[in-house]
Amino acid sequence: MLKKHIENEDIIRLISHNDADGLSAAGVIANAIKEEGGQFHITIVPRLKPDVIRDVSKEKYELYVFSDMGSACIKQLNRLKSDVIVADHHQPSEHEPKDNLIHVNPHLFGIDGSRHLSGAGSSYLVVRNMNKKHLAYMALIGAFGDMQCANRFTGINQLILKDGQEAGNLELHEDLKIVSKAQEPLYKSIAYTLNPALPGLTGRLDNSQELLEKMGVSYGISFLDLEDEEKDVVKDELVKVNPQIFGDVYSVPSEHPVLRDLEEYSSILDACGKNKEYGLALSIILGEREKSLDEALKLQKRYREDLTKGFEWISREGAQQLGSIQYLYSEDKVLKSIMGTIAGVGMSAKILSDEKPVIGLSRLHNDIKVSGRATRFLVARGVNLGKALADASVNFGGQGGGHDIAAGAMIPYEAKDNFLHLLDQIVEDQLQ
Ligand SMILES: [Mn+2]
Repeated sequence: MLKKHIENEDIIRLISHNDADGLSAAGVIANAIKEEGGQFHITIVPRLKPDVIRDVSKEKYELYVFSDMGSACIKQLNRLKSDVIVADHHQPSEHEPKDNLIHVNPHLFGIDGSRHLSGAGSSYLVVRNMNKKHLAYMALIGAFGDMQCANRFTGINQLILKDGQEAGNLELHEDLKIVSKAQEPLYKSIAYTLNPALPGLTGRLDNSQELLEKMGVSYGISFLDLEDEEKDVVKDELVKVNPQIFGDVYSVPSEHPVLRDLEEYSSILDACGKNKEYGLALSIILGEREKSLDEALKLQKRYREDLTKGFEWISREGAQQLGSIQYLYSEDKVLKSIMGTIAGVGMSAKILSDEKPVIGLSRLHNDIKVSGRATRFLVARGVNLGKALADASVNFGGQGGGHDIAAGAMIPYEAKDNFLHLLDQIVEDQLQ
């Protein structure tokens, strides 16, 4: 269907999600169209709300592509008279698509889209047969964005990895998994590494510098500039802190040095998305470097500095303890956008206890934005934060939901204490 419209010289309308996965998804489709000599028009949105569908339905395009979103809205999208492709991996609605709508979603084949295929992956499946295996790596950038790589890729992601290796531009090798090995001084590379977290070092520039000094390694130059023996010393020492710090690294050697590592590419897109700089993210993924990339790296730097401040804050203050949950509360403007990451990494970096879910609360005028994070261990014991936050917030006129391990909600400010006590009760019941 996509090919037909490119041949007809139609301008193709893309609508995608605003996170790293959604931006990569738009990138996969847009690059494929561009390579075939076609044209497109992209809009990036935080959510596919009814008014977004209403607005685009007034436009006169022959083909609409919704990526990393749309599966929950098949009923509304069926009303579009033009051709439609939905390439998503979220839970689909029950509605059958009409003849002019192609619906690509792993759940339709009994495959768990939260773990084995991303929105960028579904989008890749749309273009794969147009001889586009060299775009497989972009699908995996999206999978990294949605945290689908716990040690290794599984399911369809694994097949996409094979495609990329076959195409010859994607390589897999074992290496140290610290961030920005080429452009940041080593002590920052270590302190900025979130996945896997390095307890005692993640978020702690001071500790990281101290450890390197003790080892007699120059902390002020980048990892890649170290002597080989120094690299080995650093590796051995970090493996003692967390063995997972040495493992599979996915890279595109022909890429610009700062985009070579797929996980890092994904974190740069994420930084653009969080700052609503969608145009910047798209120009990078469409191949523009130099200025756009400099801008994006600045955003990433600022984001990492904010996170470091957040980690300092929780190291200093700790979390407030209730029976079955612990919580963080802040009225700081910077912290509100990073609360979920601080809560999650706070546990994995052992800055906070990982025995109870962490609930981050940020005040926004008369409301409170809630971000909850649990661990795989807590989920295995029965915790479902998506359900707990949905049930607790609705009691106070708020709303919430998400995954079992990570979820969010919005509640009125005055309900704060009662909400926390109810949530504590719900989580206690889940753990029974
Ligand atoms: Mn996604």
